[in-house]
Amino acid sequence: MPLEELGRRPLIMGVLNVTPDSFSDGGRYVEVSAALNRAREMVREGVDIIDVGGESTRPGAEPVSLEEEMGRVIPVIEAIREELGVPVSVDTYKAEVARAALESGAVMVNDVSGLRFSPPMAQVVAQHQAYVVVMHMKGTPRDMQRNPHYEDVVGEVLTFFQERLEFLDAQGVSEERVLLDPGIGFGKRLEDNLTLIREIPRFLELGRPLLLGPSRKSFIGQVLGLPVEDRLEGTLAVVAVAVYLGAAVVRVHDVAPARRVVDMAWALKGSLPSLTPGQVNRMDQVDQTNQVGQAGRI
Ligand code: HH2
Repeated sequence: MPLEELGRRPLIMGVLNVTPDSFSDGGRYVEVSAALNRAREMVREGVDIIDVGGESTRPGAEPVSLEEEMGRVIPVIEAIREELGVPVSVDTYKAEVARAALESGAVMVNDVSGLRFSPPMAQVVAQHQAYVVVMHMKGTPRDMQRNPHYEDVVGEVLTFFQERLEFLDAQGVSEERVLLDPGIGFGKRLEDNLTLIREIPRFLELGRPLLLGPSRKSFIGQVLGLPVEDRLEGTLAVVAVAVYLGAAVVRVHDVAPARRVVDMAWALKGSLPSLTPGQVNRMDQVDQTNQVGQAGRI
């Protein structure tokens, strides 16, 4: 069960948006069968957690109703749990959606509001002893990118995390279950996003695993001058740096390339990933096709 390895090796959270309007994969996985196919593919690609979302949180996105969101995510969570056994996280800030998702087999709530938008959320998480991602966002998805400004972005996010950890403790959520996320792109300017990534080690001082969600986001587009469909390499550069600096989980759309990058960055950091027997076999096959024996591996 990969979640037991949280904090011991970097994990990959694969994004599965069951929405018509998400900024990069909107409309692709609206049907349960298409979502399940993508989940199967992510498992083959080496995903550790699948994050199922039913409402886009891109800047300016329209909120969807409770019923609509539940109708999108619950059948997909059930299908994944029945067939694949991979841990599932639900990307929602609504306590009712989180409750239904946890009852359907999800084990983590990924709340981009940092449990601010729906008062019962902390209770729901505590009752189910679920893992919870506390993300920092300035404002709401509707207004967060209207002139965000910080005197000290790292200090502000750290203060928010500290306050949220105290709040969750008072609500009976075990600190062991909490992950922190600085919220790349959520009410941040380019320089804020870059600073938050560079300063990852400062967040680790709080003693909780850090999750980072840079995948295909516009700060990468701003640096490279590229549209959303051309941001893979930029995403992978951030993934490598984040893992090297100590991020415990990276949330990405492109699981296969991220798996390689995460494992390589982790090896550079001094902790070689242990190969599964399947991976060792594949390496042997590659060596044979290249007519290079064990000793000839480079
Ligand atoms: N980013 C998005 C959504 N959920 N959750 C966490 N914890 N961290 C993030 O950075 C994060 C997140 C936005 O990306 P995406 O799901 O691809 O798009 P959309 O919100 O348009 O569905």
